[in-house]
Amino acid sequence: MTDVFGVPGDYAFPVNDAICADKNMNYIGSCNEINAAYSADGYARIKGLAAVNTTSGPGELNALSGICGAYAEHVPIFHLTAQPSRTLQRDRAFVHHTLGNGEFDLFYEMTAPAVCARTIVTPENCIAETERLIAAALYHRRPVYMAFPMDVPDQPVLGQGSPHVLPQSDPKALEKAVNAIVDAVTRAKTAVVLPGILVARAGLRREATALIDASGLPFAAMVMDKTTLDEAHPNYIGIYDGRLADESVRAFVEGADCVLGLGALWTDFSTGAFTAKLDKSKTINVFHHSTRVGNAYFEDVEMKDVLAALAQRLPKRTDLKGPKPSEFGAPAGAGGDKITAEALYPRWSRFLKPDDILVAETGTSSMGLFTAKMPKGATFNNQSLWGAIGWATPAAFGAAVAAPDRRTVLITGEGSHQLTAQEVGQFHRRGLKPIIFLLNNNGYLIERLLCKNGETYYNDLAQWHYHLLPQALGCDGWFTARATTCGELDAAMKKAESGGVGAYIEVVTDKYVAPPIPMKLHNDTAALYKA
Ligand SMILES: Cc1ncc(C[n+]2csc(CCOP(=O)(O)OP(=O)(O)O)c2C)c(N)n1
Repeated sequence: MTDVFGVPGDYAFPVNDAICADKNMNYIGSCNEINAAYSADGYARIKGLAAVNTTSGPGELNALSGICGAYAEHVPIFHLTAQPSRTLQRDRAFVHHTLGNGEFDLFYEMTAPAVCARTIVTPENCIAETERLIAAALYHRRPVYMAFPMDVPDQPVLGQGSPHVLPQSDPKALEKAVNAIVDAVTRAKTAVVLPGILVARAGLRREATALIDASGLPFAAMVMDKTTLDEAHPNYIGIYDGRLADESVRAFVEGADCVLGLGALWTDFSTGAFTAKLDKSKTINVFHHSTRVGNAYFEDVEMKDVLAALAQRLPKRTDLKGPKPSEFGAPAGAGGDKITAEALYPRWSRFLKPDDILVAETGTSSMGLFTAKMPKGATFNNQSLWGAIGWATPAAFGAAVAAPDRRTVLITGEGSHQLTAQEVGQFHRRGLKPIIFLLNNNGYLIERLLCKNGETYYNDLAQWHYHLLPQALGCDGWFTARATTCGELDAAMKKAESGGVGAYIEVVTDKYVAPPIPMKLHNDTAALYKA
């Protein structure tokens, strides 16, 4: 990790200066702190870790919502913030960026539930606390918070320390857990794997793929876990989203005698609004530091050790053939035809290339893409648990910074884009060339589909000229287009693909053009909300 996203500020100057003075580090300026946190989130999803740097009070609180999202989705981010000097704090001075009540630890307290460890740095605790926080971030795969009073960063560090050794599996517990899994899978007539997001966050994709290769087991993916393992793998059978997605995948997974979860989280959207019906006694789930087999829990077992042991010990199955993952097929529409869902989602699916980083925003567009079969090496990134609209645009920027040699494709609804659109300018500033699709369906469509009356005017938006935004945001030389017909969309996609420049395509559809998953949610909102 060599990049720190942030917005500078006076109390943070010593930290800002230290980052800029280090030849191995890059300070990546963001338009505001929530965008910086989202960019760090997108970066960490690619690189495993990220950092965001804010000033105290208003700066750090702007970032806090983004840090909460990273906590929910197991994305480790170092939040490096500032505080007024220790002298000002001791004097209980009324200074800017405080509530004017002489209290200086309020923001440190507010951040507590959003991080797995936090500290206020002093010269004396600096080394020990830094090591403790690094260990916590790696153990929990969640954000940590470090506040630097303004007088601290320039002081010589006192004391010594050494890196924390991360815990190892208890060999006996590991043996028991692995025996229980091998036994359950071997006894099962049919078995299926659900590789989950915790595998990706722990950097164990290769180890989980080795388990699939060695065991021959078929695997499906739940929504939050999409592309944890490569969808081009021959054992991939498709998306399992309860009754909301492919019926043959649902029948295969729910009919299996053993479902081996590898760090999959059973969230509302991952379970197809709780329509997934998995018998707990037949399911296994391997977490970062524990494993569940049916109703039995095994503590102190590390995911990496469990995966490695299973790759060695699971018998190779050649008898288990799941369904073939479904594909969208040929896109509908041509020429002057309007852009329908049947025209749009297959086109987007075909547009994707091997190794693409797709960042898909909360809303109808990502729901339409859940079931798109991704090319080899391509990853699908979505914030499906925290679900903050506005996340995707800066997250795509962070991902592009993390992997400038890969193609970053951002797909976002226009309502979400309005929260964080200014970050588009940062791509061009850094010479990055994303391909951005902005879905303009004249309002908050997913909300129109989920609320009592879709026409209620809180779902309407100010009408922006979206395709003109890149120019206003300094993206000179980019290809921009506004497509209202299939023919215009085809032409724009062709240009974007071959142009070698950043591209921004506004895709205009009718107000209620939606893919199947949101329509199913619309038809049964009670299942999602249990209300
Ligand atoms: C920060 C935040 N505020 C509000 C919401 C509620 N919300 C969820 S989806 C959505 C609308 C998304 O609209 P748009 O991006 O235009 O996508 P569409 O569904 O129209 O394709 C809203 C307002 C949210 N998820 N996050």
